[in-house]
Amino acid sequence: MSVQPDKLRAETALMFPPGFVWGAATAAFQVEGATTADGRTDSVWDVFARKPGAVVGGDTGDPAADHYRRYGEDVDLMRRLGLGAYRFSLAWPRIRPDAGLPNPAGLAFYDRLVDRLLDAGIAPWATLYHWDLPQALEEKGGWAARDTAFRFAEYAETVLERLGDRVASWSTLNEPWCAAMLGYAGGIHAPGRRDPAAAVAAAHHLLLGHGLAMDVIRRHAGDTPAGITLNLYPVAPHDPASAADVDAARRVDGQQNRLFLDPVLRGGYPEDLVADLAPFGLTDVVREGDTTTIAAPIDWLGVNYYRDYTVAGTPVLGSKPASPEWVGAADVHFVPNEAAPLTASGWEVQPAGLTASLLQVHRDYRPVPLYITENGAAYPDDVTENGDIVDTDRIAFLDSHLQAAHEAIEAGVDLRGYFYWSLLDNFEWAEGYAKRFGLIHVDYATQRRTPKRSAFWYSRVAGLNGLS
Ligand code: IFM
Repeated sequence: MSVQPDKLRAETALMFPPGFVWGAATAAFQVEGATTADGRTDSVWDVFARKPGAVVGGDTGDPAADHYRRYGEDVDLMRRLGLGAYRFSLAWPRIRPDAGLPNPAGLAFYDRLVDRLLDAGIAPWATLYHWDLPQALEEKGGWAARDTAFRFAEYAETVLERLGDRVASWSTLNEPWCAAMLGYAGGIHAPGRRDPAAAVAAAHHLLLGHGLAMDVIRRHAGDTPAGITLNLYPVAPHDPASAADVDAARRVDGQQNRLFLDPVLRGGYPEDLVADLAPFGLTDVVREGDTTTIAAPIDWLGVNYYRDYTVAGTPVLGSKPASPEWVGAADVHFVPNEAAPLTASGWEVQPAGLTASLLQVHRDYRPVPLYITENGAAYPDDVTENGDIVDTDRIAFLDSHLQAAHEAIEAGVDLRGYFYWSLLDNFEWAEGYAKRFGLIHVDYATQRRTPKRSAFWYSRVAGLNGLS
């Protein structure tokens, strides 16, 4: 009896559960460009990027990948690669410029994008906020001001009224840790503030905005699945026998992971973190009813995973002291793992940390379906003479992380999908256009798109629903 090659391939592959979602992600400010088109006004990132030295090479949000005009071509590429879902974010300053009245031209862009995706058989996964706060709101205090959470709910209402009938899955926020801590304490993301108390207030108000937006989603989009996306990092003490290292790990895990996981999934901030952050005003900004609002039931949790952390309570060989985004933790030291390969961002490649992050949520919190809403790597991506981009390093990264995701599933994690970051090369925040994360190469001078070898590799994985 002869065995069909395809059947044999499927039988020897590492298969993912039926219905597993294979997608890719982007964010409005990183790909859209067209920052002054059709009534859009400044976001905090437009203003921040104009500050000398804020972004490598003086890069700004234009032209990015000109996705605002070329979205049709991009949807077509996704269709040809066989992606089942596209995770994108909506630009608040396009939809409510200056946080004012709704802008029909801005909304119309997302109408076109969503319809085009649906026509192509690709599920639209929309994120309401991926860091592009209208500058007009920053001038009234930004996320450090409580009112911003209510303005966010107002913007969500505008979006949901228009798109609530067609989006496949909603996310309220992307990585509130970055928006709050890098933006308000670290000063390396917009709006570029270095005020730890403002960062702590921003974290709470972002979470409050999440809870308020969940209510808006439920009212307009009924049973459409909805959740929030957090960037999680497993944190380990350098020396598990050292009380100082164990405490450093507790504090970093607290600020990075539990500050967001606990209020969303457990209904309140963890006690140890409340104590750590009391000097920075956490308890002062939490008002009655907030924790209930924030704990609104979600249908899924998005995990963005890039690397893990090893930390020490005192300097050790090669370690670096925590930078200002770690509130009240200047004594903590981050310890490199010299054995781990690095991406072009200088991040250690640590696939086992993905399994660990998924397990942390699965074991320490109530059961909730999980999606890997971002995972990916920047590499130099040299274009060969014949125009081919042979990104074997990215393929190896993907392969190892998908194996790690599969391991989590085998351990019982209810993981339902994976979104590669990113569909396209794009504006990598303070790193500008120098870091390329895309499955698809973008020539910023011509806006020509070229799928990299990794795109074809990922397309085969999605088609097989497994790793062969
Ligand atoms: O580009 C970012 C994205 O906007 C949020 N998550 C991490 C990515 C890579 O740094």
